[in-house]
Amino acid sequence: MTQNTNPEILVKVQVEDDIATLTLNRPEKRNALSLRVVEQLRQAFENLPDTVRVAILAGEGVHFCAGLDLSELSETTTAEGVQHSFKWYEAFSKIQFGRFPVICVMQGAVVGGGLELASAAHVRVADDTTYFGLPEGQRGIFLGGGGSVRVSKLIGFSRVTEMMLTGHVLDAKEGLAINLTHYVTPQGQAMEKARELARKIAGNAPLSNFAIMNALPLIAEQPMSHGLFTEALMASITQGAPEAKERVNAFLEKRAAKVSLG
Ligand code: 1HE
Repeated sequence: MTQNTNPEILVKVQVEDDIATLTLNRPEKRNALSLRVVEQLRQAFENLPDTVRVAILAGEGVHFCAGLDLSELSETTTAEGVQHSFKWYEAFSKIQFGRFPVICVMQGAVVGGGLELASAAHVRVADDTTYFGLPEGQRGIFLGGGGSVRVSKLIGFSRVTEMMLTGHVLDAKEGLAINLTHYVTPQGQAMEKARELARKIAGNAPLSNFAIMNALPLIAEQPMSHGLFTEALMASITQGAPEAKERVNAFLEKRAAKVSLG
């Protein structure tokens, strides 16, 4: 098992060209999310340079994330518990509604708060060691990192209910079938796949990426008439940008790639 050689650095940040990689760096505790980890995650997303167009979120070691650091729970009062959740919400909102899309690379356990974290990302890539669980029922607690909303939006509240009540753990293929992950790679190849996807996303117009990540979740919550109006506004804002005109002309002049499989 990988050891963290500098226990102060709980989230490693690496920026290469326009792609940032943020890695939970607590493998000896299976990347359990203490408040310090959550705080470092928030700061890391906040402080990435303006040149970043895509981020990859990963976990060091054989598990992506074991969820909430249970050792922090025993001393928590009710009031502190609410603040605790709000700190997670703040950090995870930076991921979902930031300036750039986030791809989550998942291996091994993606459980409890780990699944709540993964569900804040825009694209999820698992490998065939990945499994998903919500053991809150077994631990006598509840979701508290936004999962009631985000995981329920991914797979529906009925499946969340069943996973929490029964402790049902899903493997990577089952996760793929119900939308917990978008891709499953052979073991150890999820990062490579994420980098390939990151390069594609970074090649899009930044304004389109911003609209996709920010407008779609809002439109999904709006009544149809509001959703269509928001969509029309977003469409005209993106279409009006000079970059869109250049990209469309590039296609019409046969300078841009066609849509194809593979
Ligand atoms: C932890 C945690 C943790 C590991 N908090 N310390 N999450 C859970 O209920 C999942 C609990 N964890 C596990 O079921 C297993 O650790 C794993 C399946 C993820 C990995 O198993 P394994 O055999 O590789 O590792 P391990 O030996 O169980 O754990 C290694 C160490 O990490 C060990 O500590 P050590 O001092 O004995 O070395 C574990 O105690 C420690 N560890 N997971 C604290 N989660 C905002 S609300 C969100 C609500 C939730 O997330 S509930 C779900 C909590």
